[in-house]
Amino acid sequence: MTELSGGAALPQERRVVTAIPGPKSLELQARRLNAVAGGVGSVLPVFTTRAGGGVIEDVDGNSLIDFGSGIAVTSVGASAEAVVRRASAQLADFTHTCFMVTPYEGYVEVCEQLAELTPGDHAKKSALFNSGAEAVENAVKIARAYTKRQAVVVFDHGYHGRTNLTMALTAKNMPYKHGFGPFAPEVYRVPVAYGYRWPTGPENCGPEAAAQAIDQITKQVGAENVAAIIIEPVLGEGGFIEPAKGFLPAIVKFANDNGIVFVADEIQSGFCRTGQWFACEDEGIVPDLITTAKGIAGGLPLAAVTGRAEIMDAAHPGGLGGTYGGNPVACAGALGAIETMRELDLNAKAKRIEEVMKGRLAAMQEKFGIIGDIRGRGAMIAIELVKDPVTKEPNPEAAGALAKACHAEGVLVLTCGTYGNVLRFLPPLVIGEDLLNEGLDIIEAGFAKL
Ligand code: PLZ
Repeated sequence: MTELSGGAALPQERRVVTAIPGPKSLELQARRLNAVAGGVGSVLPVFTTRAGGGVIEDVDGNSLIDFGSGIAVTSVGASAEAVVRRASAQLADFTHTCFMVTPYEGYVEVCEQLAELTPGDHAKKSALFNSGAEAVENAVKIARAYTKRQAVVVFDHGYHGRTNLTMALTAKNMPYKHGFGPFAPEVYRVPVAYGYRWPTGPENCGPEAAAQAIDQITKQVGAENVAAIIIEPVLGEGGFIEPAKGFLPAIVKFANDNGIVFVADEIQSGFCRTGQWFACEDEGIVPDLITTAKGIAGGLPLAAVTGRAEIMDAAHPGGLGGTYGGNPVACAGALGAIETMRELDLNAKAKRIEEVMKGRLAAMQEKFGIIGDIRGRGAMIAIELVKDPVTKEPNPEAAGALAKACHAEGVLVLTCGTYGNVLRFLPPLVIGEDLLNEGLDIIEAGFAKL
């Protein structure tokens, strides 16, 4: 046994010893405001020294319970033993050659793992990139090369990134798109099955929303012009919206019937986050292409497009790539993260987190009328806050106030949603159950104070 060090040695406890942010964080924040562009924000400017398991330690000696995982990235923890071990060894051997110049085994092994873990038993291939947005862009390039069509269909409340093409694919104007146009052409947005806000109720939502979406595609775009339909099986930034039952299978069938490449963007929902390797498995969906990033590599920057071999091979040699795509250290980290997910059965852990969280949140909903909806799967859980459960008027002020109250008590939570009224919980899957409950206690106390 090697001695634990760094984040792996962190006591798994919440510890608040200064105001949050504390004096040292405030000093660093002043330097940061001087040196870092204003367009790059931070949810909570506490400066991190170490992180691991379910906690983040800051420069002032506070230890925060982590319900964010760096936006669904550190599912195995921020200093998982296998990630640190494999990435460190790779770092010492070589940092980079560029896979497009001289290849290395780690890249190939990650692609083999992706073929094994993603849904479907057809022949699959992958290409590796640095960020989620880059993976989505490449999925579009591949689908266009394969279909020789141009149009791309995306959905209300969808989020796919901040690059030019992915800004066009993303629904929400502020803060992602405002002032940054013009956007890429041939992108079409259609309704999604948002059960909680569907006018005729959640029971009718799946089939009705699918019919509307398909009608718009056929009438406004023409199915024969569509290269790809891209959707997050659980919509992330848009508010942890689980498309109502039946919606995704209907859209997949439409894509299959019309020669359209169906792309599941599992960048936030993938890699055990929802209690499955991939969220689309819950409705038995086999995507043509699947984009992954975030949880794939335990915090190192890596992303992938994986899919049917004949589609993946449609782009000409040299047409896909990038200097750093599939960096060897990031690949080693991914192999360590996947090893950890298998060994600790993190799908089971995610399901247990869902059970604990949904139980506690349901009890809170009975007490606090502003919790309009509780949703999500595994360790991707959210509550939508409203001013009144009947009118369902969004309550972003309450979401902001609650997040602030949690932060002050040393629990890091994030908000999301088109209306900014959703509190989302994305703990590392390795978080201890005591910490999970303590975090929920703080959230409950925050509601009581509101
Ligand atoms: N697709 C489904 O969730 C990233 C971004 C937060 P990158 N989501 C968090 C922010 O404010 O930038 C995301 C996602 C889905 C694509 C992306 C983009 O992944 O690695 O951030 O480029």
